[in-house]
Amino acid sequence: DNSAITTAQPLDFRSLDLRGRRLTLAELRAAVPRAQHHTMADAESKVLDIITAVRSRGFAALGELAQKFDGVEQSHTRVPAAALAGALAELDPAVRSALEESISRARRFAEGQRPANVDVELADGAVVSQNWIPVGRVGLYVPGGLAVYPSSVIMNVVPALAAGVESIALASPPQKDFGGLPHPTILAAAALLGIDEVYAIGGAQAIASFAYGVPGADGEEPIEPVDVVTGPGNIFVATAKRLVKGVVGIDSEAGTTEIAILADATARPELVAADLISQAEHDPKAASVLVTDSAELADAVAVELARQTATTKHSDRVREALSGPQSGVILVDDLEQGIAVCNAYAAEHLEIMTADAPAVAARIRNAGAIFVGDYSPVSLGDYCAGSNHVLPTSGTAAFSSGLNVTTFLRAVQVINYSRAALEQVSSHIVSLSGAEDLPGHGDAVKIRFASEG
Ligand code: HSO
Ligand code: ZN
Repeated sequence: DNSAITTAQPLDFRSLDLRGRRLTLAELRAAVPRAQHHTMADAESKVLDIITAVRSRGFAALGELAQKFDGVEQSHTRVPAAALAGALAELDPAVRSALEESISRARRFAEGQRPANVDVELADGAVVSQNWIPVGRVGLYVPGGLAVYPSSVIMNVVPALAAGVESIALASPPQKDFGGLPHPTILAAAALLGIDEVYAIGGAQAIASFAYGVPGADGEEPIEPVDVVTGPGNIFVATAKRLVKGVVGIDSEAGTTEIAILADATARPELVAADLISQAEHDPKAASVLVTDSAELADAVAVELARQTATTKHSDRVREALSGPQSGVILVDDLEQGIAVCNAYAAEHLEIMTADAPAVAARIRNAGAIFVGDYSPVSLGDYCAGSNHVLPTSGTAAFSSGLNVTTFLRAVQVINYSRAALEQVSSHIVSLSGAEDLPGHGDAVKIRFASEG
């Protein structure tokens, strides 16, 4: 049935032909489809204004921002305990059992990630250790926007709990349709996880509130500042996190979502198309990129994209995302070049749909998460794989990781030498302190052995 295709706007899934071209890494990075770079700079001045307003005027500013951006008149920012309990009581049983399965898998995987402390005795009485210690307090952000993300509550909270964080606060945008509270499914997910400090604050203002804290004011308890802010969000949230970094720790830059699929002629076009659409559904600015050495597959996927886009629920959003400059198909000579393209692109999500998918996956260096084979779609990872869906976007996967237990831990090294062990290296310390013209360093060691009885 082609009727929907002809009436809808055409789908312009661009094509970039890299066959026969040998490009440097810099050229490859410049060539791959990418959202326009000036977008974050544009957001920056708006976000700075929001951060300044929250810092200087606290809850009064939050109330105004809720009115301006969320269209709600807020009586209070903190979600009452009764609203959390009520949302859980009214949760659809099928959704509850899905959330429980998702939590259970995420928890088992997060607990398995906890890194071991190390103690090494380098000489008699010379012990150095590395201890993983959780941060004291975290602020977790769960986006609202075009969709509701109870799954993101799980992705933020579970690794923080597994890390042993004692104080966890959650923020999500107030919703007009729900009396200015976050969506009830988000509240229910928080309640399921035992989180009781939840705020109806959206976007950059939530990030600012967590980073700097908010002093108490007429009927509002203060929001204490946190040590680490995590969570996905739109360009404003990602920009706000970048701007408060240094005041607090942040997880990766998890902005507008991306999927890349590396596929060869053995891939099934209907699966490739469905997965590209699944992430395009998030946002008109979402990126869906196919990398393939098969022109036949590229053509078949284009046909499937048009067919499936016509009937998918959010077809306007999907069509805009697939037609944008951030999406398209990249034709390569072979999987070798395909792997190089994927590494240069450093996608948030990378699916491998090739003959020997595990072997190809093992050669990927840069990706937020890698999905291997026909039965590991990104949707699985979004909800129920056990892996985390808060992942680095816009190329930052080349140097940062998705949310995991270590996001909430610090590696603290502990030095414990005995008198004899220090004496053994004292002359080396004195020599090096002399070489650096910092004799006070050497003196601090010598004094311990000088006049003692
Ligand atoms: N794919 C999104 C996460 C998500 N999908 C939440 C559905 N719900 C970014 O990784
Ligand atoms: Zn998703």
